[in-house]
Amino acid sequence: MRKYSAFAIAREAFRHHSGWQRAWRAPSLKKSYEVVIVGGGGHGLATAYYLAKNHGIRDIAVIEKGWLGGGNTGRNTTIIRSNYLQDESAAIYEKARGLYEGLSAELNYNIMFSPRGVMMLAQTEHELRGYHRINQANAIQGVATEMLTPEQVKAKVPIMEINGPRYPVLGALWQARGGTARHDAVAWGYARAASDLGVDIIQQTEVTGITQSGGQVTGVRTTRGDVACKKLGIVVAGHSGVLAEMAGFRLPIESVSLQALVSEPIKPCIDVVVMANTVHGYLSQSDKGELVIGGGADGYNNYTQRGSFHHVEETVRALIETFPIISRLKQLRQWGGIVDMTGDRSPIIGKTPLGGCFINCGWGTGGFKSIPGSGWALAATMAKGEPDGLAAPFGLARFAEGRFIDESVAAGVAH
Ligand code: FAD
Ligand code: PYC
Repeated sequence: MRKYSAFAIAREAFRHHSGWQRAWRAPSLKKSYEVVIVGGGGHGLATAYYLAKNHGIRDIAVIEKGWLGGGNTGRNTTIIRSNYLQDESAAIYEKARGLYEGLSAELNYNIMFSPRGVMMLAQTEHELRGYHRINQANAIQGVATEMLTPEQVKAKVPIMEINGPRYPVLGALWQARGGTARHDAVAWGYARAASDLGVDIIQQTEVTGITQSGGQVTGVRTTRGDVACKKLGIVVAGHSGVLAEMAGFRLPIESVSLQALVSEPIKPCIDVVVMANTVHGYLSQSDKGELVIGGGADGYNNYTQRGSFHHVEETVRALIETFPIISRLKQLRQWGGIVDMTGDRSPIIGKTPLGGCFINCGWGTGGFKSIPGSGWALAATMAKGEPDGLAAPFGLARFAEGRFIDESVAAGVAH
């Protein structure tokens, strides 16, 4: 793989950009692999990359039914933070956030990580107490967060109305090294680096069945033929239930659409990320100037990847008291992604009832931020065949054992 650098850009400028290579190879699907990963989103690609890089396993195919990042990875609002309540969550989200800090250099691909700060507004006394609790937990976990007063909030976000009649701002939980990254660049960066390590990335190929013998996975059926494998990773977010059914087990997952929208581009007016979870709305400004706005998840199960009028109205109505300027903006576009929700709003990472078959799902409304940590943890689990330290608490068995990792407050938009 040719290194991307200022020198490479200058060199190509002198030869009419004729020397760039494909970002990743376009191989044919082989008849067998040591590892098959289903799902070419951020989590699947990161898993393949860390399997190759950290564990030396390079005979891998990532099979994607559409295009890389075409699922939730390319549809999310890119908020990165690690201010969760439970120790297990803080560990994996902070691992991911830490990896994000150096990811552009590691992958030699600009993922545009922007640690501009994430602010979670407290707009009820109940919420304020909840954030004080998370702030205390974060201090013990080594996650750097602090509480802001309403005046400090206003100083950071002058466009905010903090004295609204229904939901005045009572304070905020602030994570200074939280922020955003360019979503599809994360998928492309991992794809390019994984491909360079020998991973076959196969797009436009759907997995339609999972084959097994004596309780052990033997391969997958795809729209391009059967493929044998020793180990299988299912990393398909909103379609996890569908793939689990192919493998013969059920998951405690519900799939719903989560929607977002962007405004027309405007001049820079907000340089942090703000989440207002009581009213179910959040907002940041993209590099292009659009206000990126999202709300709560749909209240019913569905597999649609579209937006809906009532959601736009609900979300914008929720935010307008705190951000009056948005009343003047035009909407540019809206969309939805199918998120995979567990009852405790925490992910499932680990072994499944089918031998050799591993799963990573249940990130729901919050799995963009965790891509590097989750890929790291699933790769270690698949390489060892046993749950790795970061992944161990998130096994499927916790639902049978009643050992929930409740993140319904810290997940923010999930409920
Ligand atoms: P995906 O990116 O969905 O990838 C799964 C892939 O599997 C897809 O590309 C799909 O085509 C493929 N696939 C499915 N079935 C098959 C099959 N049978 N064969 C082959 N391939 C298959 N998280 C945050 O941390 N911060 C946010 O601000 C945030 N905002 C969000 C806003 C919205 C509107 C949405 C929808 C989500 C948001 N999320 C956010 C959540 C985040 O996007 C997801 O948790 C994360 O992207 C999941 O990544 P993934 O790789 O697991 O899934
Ligand atoms: O998990 O921080 C998050 C988030 C924000 C918007 C959607 N998910």
